[in-house]
Amino acid sequence: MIRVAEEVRDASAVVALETTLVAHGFPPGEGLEVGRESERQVRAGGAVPATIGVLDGEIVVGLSEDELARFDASARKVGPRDLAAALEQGVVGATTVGGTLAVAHVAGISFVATGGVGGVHRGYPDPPDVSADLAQLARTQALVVSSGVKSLLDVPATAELLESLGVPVLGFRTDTLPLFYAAAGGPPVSARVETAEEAARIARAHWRLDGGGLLLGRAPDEPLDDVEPLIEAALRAAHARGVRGQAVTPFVLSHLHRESGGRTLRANRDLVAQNARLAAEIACAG
Ligand code: PSU
Ligand code: MN
Repeated sequence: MIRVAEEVRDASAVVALETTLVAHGFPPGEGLEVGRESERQVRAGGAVPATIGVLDGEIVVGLSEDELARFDASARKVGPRDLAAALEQGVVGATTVGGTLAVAHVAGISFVATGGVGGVHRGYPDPPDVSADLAQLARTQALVVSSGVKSLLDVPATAELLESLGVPVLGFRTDTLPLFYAAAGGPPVSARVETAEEAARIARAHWRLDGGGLLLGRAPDEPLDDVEPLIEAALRAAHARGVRGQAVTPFVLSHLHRESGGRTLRANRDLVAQNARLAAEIACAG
């Protein structure tokens, strides 16, 4: 049911990477490059990458280069509840952060990197759209390195929910949760950390106390501070076209990439790579 690549099995430091952002987070072809660059960054940070996805009736932990290339826009988006069906139905299943966490746990991997985790969508409770990433994070002993939660969401509400769920929100050299493209203006983190070693020590202590997941926010090196009007326009467009549920995030991201003339695309690509590198450093320290 689960195939773990030999290199991943033998490694002492592993970082799990998701495939939804490869398949649905970028224009055709670009996502694959982002996935490959994330893997290179994990290696540069001293760890072994384990990109996770569902393929040909197996959950694969550590996709090969050729396998990763099959994760295009035709892949099914697979959250935690979708894993079993994707497996049995033999589809190409691109795992979200939540889906990746569920698999990482079974495979014994404690560190995950992504761009931004899902959360409470703006307008809650109409519709009552809350990403399954949050519930899965709350119950999985793993640390997720991200640029916070995607700013197309209601970030303050998401931060409140993370607190209610008992998820520590660590800020890497920041006192506030990064806003994905933007660095400043987010809600406060529950603890600031200065080094990868400190993050690893806190994660280990949290798990000894039987805690679940932790979110670590790292601000992008080159933040974009002027995308909020574009995000609002993208959300209006999604609403006007009746885009709902799982389709909202990919729709909004591609709208932003197009309307910003590629600026959000470059920012998103770079922050994913930076997060992968930091996750590797934490995994090595952990
Ligand atoms: N980070 C990115 N781009 C993405 C995602 C994260 O830079 O596309 C994906 C992740 O897979 C995350 C998902 O789990 O978006 C959240 O989707 P939803 O809001 O439908 O739960
Ligand atoms: Mn959703």
